[in-house]
Amino acid sequence: MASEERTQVGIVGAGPAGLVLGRLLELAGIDTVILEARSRDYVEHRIRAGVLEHDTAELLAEAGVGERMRAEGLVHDGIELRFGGAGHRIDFPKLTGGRHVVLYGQTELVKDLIAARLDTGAPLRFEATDVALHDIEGEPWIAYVHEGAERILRCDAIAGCDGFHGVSRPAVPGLKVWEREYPFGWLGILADVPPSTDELIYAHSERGFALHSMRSLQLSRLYVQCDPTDDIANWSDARIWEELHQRLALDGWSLQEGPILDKGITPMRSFVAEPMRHGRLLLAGDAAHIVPPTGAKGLNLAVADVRLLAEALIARFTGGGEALLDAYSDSALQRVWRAEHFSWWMTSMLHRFPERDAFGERLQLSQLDYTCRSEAASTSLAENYVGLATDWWSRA
Ligand code: RFL
Ligand code: PHB
Repeated sequence: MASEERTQVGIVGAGPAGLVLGRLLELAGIDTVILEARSRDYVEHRIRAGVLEHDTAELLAEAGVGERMRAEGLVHDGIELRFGGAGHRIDFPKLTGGRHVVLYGQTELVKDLIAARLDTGAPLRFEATDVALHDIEGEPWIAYVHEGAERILRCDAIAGCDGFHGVSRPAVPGLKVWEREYPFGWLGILADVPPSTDELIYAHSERGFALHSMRSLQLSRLYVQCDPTDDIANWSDARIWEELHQRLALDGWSLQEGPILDKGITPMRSFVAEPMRHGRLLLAGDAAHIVPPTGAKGLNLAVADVRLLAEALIARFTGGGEALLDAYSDSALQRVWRAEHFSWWMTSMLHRFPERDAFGERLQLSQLDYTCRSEAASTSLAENYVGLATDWWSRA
């Protein structure tokens, strides 16, 4: 017989979406159990995002998990777009009424959230396998295996925060899905060398896109556009640095090399599944949508979803009724589609398409030039990059 347990919200997945949701609900006194397929070590060392929007950083601080982010995160007031032999700065505070982004690795954020949860003793089960969702339109329950034993978790609601390859989205019948794959991927490296720049550089070049980002004042994170089906074994450290030098080249500027600590290739896709609610199952984060990383939006969307979801669940459990839960999918999708457009637009403007198209390349250069020289166009990039303010969404 499987052992049974009951909670208010069963959360599947301990990525940023599941962990932030768990934190927000815990602060409101709502019981949750988080089930995570992987080990703690794996989840804490999976290198991914690095850019926190202004409001993402504020929310984490308000939720009491921002102390290390405030101390170690790097506040960035702009990015550089580099193309045609010149660099052009987009000044965020000037164009957005004082907003900025914070560079803080997703690995660090996840570590902070896990530490905060383990500290309070709220349940977080790593290596929970064979997770299966049942009766999501009625009285939901989750079957899983943990420490060799079959278990059942009965809940009032399930939050599907288990990422793009999880079990939650496939549990929903009749979802409407939009998808676009790009004919390129990103080869990302983490290098043990101080960044060669104070701010991120997004470079459009004849040889393809490159990005210079960072994790700290000692650690650089860099990417080059590559074939998404390429084997990482084809990329020696010397070849990666050579491509970075060529794509980021600018007179009077040089790129410092250092030991490569990690490297991997990620394909790029845009994906949205609607609606984000089915009965008592609510999808959030990458479980419901994916963006290509060029706009730095994925992690921020995951946090924005669970902010809305937490408000809706708190209302539901404190006598506020179901109205916010009913509105959850539509409200979240409004922001999702804005981020989908921005990420697609940045990706299309900055990458080199393998089917060379001289007309398309002229359009890209014209759009880059306009984006940098028109205040209206720079403002559009800046306000989307730092994230449109909460009150902008509520005005809709
Ligand atoms: P996650 O992080 O994938 O977490 C889902 C969790 O669910 C677990 N899981 C299961 N648990 C239980 N049972 C199952 N059956 C399960 N199946 C899966 C997984 O093990 C995992 O722990 O999704 P979440 O929480 O929605 O968070 C989304 C973000 O991680 C993602 O959008 C970002 O990393 C995307 N992204 C970026 N986003 C940004 O906002 N800014 C960036 O700068 C940025 N850069 C990036 C990125 C993603 C990248 N990759 C590798 C995809 C750069 C890269 C290279
Ligand atoms: C990163 O630092 O990993 C990063 C930064 C900006 C992006 C994507 C990834 O657009």
